[in-house]
Amino acid sequence: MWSCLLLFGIFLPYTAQGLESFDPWSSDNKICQPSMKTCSFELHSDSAMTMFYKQLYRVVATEDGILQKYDEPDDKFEPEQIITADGYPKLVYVFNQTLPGPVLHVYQDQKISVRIFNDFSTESLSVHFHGIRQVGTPGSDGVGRVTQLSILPGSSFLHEFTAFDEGTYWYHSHVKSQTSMGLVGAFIVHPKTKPQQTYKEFTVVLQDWQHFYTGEQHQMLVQSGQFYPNDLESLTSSGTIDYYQAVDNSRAAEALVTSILVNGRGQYLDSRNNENSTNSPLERLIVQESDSQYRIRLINGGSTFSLVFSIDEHQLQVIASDGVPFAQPVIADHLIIGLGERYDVLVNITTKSNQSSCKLFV
Ligand SMILES: [Cu+2]
Repeated sequence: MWSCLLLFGIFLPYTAQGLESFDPWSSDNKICQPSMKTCSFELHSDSAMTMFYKQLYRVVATEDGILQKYDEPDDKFEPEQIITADGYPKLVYVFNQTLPGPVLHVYQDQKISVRIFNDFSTESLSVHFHGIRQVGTPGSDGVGRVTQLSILPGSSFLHEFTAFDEGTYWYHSHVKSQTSMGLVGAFIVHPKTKPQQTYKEFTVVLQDWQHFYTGEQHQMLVQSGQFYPNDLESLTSSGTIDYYQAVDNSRAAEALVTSILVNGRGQYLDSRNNENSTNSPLERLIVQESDSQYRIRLINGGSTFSLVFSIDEHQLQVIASDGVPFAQPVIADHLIIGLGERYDVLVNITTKSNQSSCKLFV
């Protein structure tokens, strides 16, 4: 019997903690079952501090990635108790006090009801369900100041729509740059009846991350003449504007991206000064020998860059893109995922026969 951890990034010591796989056909799933006509969820938007426990105690990560109270090393915390992001203390915007927000699992043709509570003290927001066809329900699309008034602090808004298409989708704020502050989450539509072949699965939300408050980033982009980042003209005809090129050669104006998060966890590596780098815990996916093939639902929920995804020594069997299944799987050793894009991949977890546990790096 062996088990594996898929570790995102660099080596960390083994602990049993990590993300368990999700089985859409297990009767343990209480919130939404295939037999239900309607599935209801609540999302509360609020601000939070990374690397703080209940907004009270400053938390630091040791060299081994263990989280502890800043001035009392004996007070330890589990990664699930702390919004770590890349280990750098920062104000973030979150749904239900988690980064990213909760994964909402539903089944095809169900009526979906999601009430968004705006618990911010000053910000208004709206929440868009990315990729969902709002047939007959345009008012639930969630585009602030277009399909609805933004939700004011202290108010709520009820989204009601039907999940017509199975696949991997996501939700995010659609007001200002709140997405880059953390207001993202996965929205998964499973088939309405159990397919012949089923897989346990993981949802993996990728995000580029920066340390500035969005208002600061916005200010710098405007002041330096680099706004709008996606205005091709400003990037091709001006010699004065600096830009960054992503893995697929797409360009973004000088961005302040410092790290990449996988399900809200990453590490900040300061190339100029190692002392500013962090050892915050990375995301771990727990896989078991008994089901060595898993479905991984990848979502680029970032705000600036396309990202590359690969798993060391493993091929990716790509079976769907942006919610749409492929007629034939495509085998790849890495994937470039643009902003907002989703890919579903099957992975056969392999390990050397004499290992009782292993770590794979992503
Ligand atoms: Cu979107």
